[in-house]
Parts: sequence; structure tokens; C-alpha cells
Amino acid sequence: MLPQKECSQPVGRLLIEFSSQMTMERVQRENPNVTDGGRYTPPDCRPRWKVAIIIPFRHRENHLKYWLHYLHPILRRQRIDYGIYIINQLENCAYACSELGEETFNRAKLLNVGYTETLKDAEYDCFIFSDVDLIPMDDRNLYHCYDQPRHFAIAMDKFGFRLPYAGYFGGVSGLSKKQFLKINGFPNEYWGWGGEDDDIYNRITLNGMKVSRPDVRIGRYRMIKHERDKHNEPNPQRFNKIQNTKNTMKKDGISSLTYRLVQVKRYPLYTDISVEIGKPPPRPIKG
Ligand code: UD2
Ligand code: MN
Repeated sequence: MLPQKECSQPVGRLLIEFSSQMTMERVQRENPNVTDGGRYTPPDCRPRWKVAIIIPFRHRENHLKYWLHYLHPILRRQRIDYGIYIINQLENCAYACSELGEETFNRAKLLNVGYTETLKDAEYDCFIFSDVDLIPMDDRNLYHCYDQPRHFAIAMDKFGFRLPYAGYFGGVSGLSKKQFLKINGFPNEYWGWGGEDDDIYNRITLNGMKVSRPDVRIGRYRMIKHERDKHNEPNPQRFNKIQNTKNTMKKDGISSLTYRLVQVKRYPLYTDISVEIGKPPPRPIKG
């Protein structure tokens, strides 16, 4: 097998902007070699990794169009053997929803679902977890797995193109199947915004691994500007929870994951996996 480096033909720095109108029809027209469900295998070489790209999702259709528009050509130039999966958080309002119509978002639990469901689709051995609003600005940032868990999104426009803190692991990250299982996957118990990425970082270091990162000149990203979504309010428990990863990671993770699969739908440029993942446990009443 040829190593991935020799396969890929990146061009380097890219111009990324979000001002032009994007339509799914246009993105489809421009990506005829992607096969149903958002799959691609390079015709001219055999990559080392088979990569499932997993995106946590709810109501971000506009961001998804830009993501697909930019990422499919990049991944093709990188000669990645890949599939794109949107993990869409749905609610069964017959019994589970609050009066607001939907439950709190849970990014890390959706990513665990993505790991489980994509493995039913193909024999992936590498999993890349990406926010829907993050676009790499340099295609030398190769979307495959590495000797150690990988953090790709190290220099974002919103953080002044620097790592915000040494243990930052948010945005876009990648683990081989072996690395993912070594940390018992991701936590299921972070409801709402924040902390889950730090918990994952803790899992990695507590299990004797190190995070690997690209050069800061290459790991640059643009994030599509957005407001905080409804029902993804900052999780007030996050500061306490990330102090406790050592005690929680063995029981809370891929080993304890439960959810209800609602549907799997293949679109030309991605696969939509819609799931019900439940809701946060009731908060204990003080006093
Ligand atoms: C930061 C991190 C992100 C995660 C989050 C805390 C960056 C660029 N990213 O994102 O990785 O750690 O903080 O939880 O710093 N989403 C939906 N619908 C929703 C809510 C979220 O699709 O209603 C998805 C979507 O893929 C989004 C991602 O979850 O990109 C993260 O949520 P965010 O973009 O609102 O949070 P942000 O930018 O602060
Ligand atoms: Mn965002």
C-alpha cells in the first residue's frame, strides 16, 4: 500500500469565503465523482486509512452547504478514502420534548452515535469529528489518522489563528478505531454547550496518549459566523465534570451508549443518520 503522503496532491493555502449564495444543486453539480451517500475512493492509489467523517448536526442546513462545497474537493485532492455522515439530533415529541419543542443538544453523544452507525456502513478504521461550520484554509492539513489522536483545528480565525489553550481539542479532531476504543469513546453526559472537548482531551492524556497537531501555519480554519443555537445553552456543570474524567470515563462512553435510530438516508453528497438520544437527567432539587 502506498502511504497517504505520496497519494495526496494538495495545493496549499485556499481562499475561503461565505458571502456567495450556495445551493445544494450547485455543490452536487460540482462534485460528480462523489458516490451516493457522500462516499469517495481515489481511483489512482490506495490510501492507508478508510475515513468516516462525522458531523454533529441540528438545523444547520446553510452551513452544511458550504461545508460540502469546500470539503469534497479538498478531500479528493488529499486522496482520502472517505464517507460523510451527518448525525442529526431528532426528538420524539410524543413523549420526550420539553414545551419548547426540542431537547438540549449533545455534541459528544452524537459523535458516539456516529462512530457506531458508520461502522455498520463500511469498515472504517479512522474517524474524523468535525463541526459543520469549520472549513480548513489549507489543504495540506490531511484528513486521515495519525500515530496519536489528532487535533486538526488548531488555528481558527475566531481565536486569532492561535490555539486558545494548550489542552484545546475542539472543532475538528480525529481518532483511529483503536485510539477511540482505548478511551471508551466520548462522554454521553455533556448536555448543552461546552466541556465535552476538554473531557475528550483528558481521556486521551489519562490513557497515556498525546495529541498530535499540524504546523500552526497549516492548521488554519474559518468558522462560519453564528449565534449560539437555541437549546444548546452553556452547560453549567461543565467545570465540575471535566475535573472528574478519571472517575467517569470507564463507565460513561461508547460502552454505555444508548439511542434510537430513526432513519438513515443517503443523499448524493452525504448520509443523514437521524437519531433520538434522549434528554438530560432531571437536576436534583436542592434543600
Ligand atoms: C465550540 C467548538 C466545538 C465544541 C463547542 C462546545 C470551536 C470552533 N468549536 O463550538 O467543537 O467543543 O464549542 O460544545 O471552537 N450544532 C448543530 N446544531 C445546534 C448546535 C450545535 O448542528 O443547534 C453542531 C454544529 O456542528 C456546530 C457544533 O455542534 O458546529 C458546535 O456547536 P457551536 O458551533 O454552536 O459551538 P462553538 O462554535 O462555540
Ligand atoms: Mn461553531
